[in-house]
Amino acid sequence: MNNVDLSTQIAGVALDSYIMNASGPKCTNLEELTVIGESNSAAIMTKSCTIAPREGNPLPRYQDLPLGSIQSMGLPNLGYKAYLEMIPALKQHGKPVVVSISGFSVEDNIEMVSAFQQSDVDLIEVNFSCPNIVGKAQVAYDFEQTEKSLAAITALGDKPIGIKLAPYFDMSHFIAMANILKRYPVKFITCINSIGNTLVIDPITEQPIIKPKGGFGGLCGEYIKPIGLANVRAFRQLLDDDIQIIGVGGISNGVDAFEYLLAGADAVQVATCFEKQGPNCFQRIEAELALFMANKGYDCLADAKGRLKPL
Ligand code: RRO
Repeated sequence: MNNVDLSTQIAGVALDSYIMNASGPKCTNLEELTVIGESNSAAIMTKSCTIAPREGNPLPRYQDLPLGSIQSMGLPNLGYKAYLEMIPALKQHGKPVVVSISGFSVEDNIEMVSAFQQSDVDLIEVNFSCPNIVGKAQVAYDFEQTEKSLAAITALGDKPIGIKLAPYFDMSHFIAMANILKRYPVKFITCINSIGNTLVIDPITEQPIIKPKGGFGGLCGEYIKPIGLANVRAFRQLLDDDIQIIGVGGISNGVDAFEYLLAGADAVQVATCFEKQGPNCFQRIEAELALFMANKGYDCLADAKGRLKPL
């Protein structure tokens, strides 16, 4: 290949490369997580879990779109205890294991974070931004609730905690969320979750294309890359360096990953592209990123990280 060093770290946890899977696609059971373990993904990231196992929303709940996908999965998962039990097997792949938790209440999140604090998991990503549960608002859009949850879950142990954020679209929201994050020992944020409650209509059938919530679902893939880049950039400018940022949203090639690097991401996650192309995407995107950076004369991620040039 070439000599560009793509190694990075999140909260002191070393990653061999810049690119890992995102919570969401194909990371719900041991078989799927083993495929990720055997791939070039820099870490093994689990599907968001809840206290009890869930079947998720009614089908069809996922549809490919030309530039991405729309989905309303509804948190199908095996329940957090199953992921706790899987950790020793997952650790055997010799790469960090990141668990995603998504409780329905502060109490749920306290129970799950406490349990994973006692485990061998490397990082805990707390999902404040699932858009697809009927009757449940996204915590990340409720700043009071966000603060209450952060106060509770960051006081439960020393393992690094990160927060999966919803996309924001207004400068006042970036500032409000950054000011809350600064008050707690949050080690990283993951930006962004899907754009919630979008609607795709099939004009032939005159119906929505997914079943749950009357067709409203999270928009993913290339459509959302400019929003992901803006969220990473805005938070990088507003937060101090002690909170790292994982970028996610529309990364399907090495140049996409490089754009997130310029915006300030310390690592990136791949969701829809992994869903559509399978586990070889991690190696391909890594090779493309290394080649693109080598052609620019860069040796490592730090040469370009956060260095978006003014126009
Ligand atoms: O399972 C889902 O429906 C889902 C989750 Br938990 C999330 O965080 N984001 C998303 O787009 N879908």
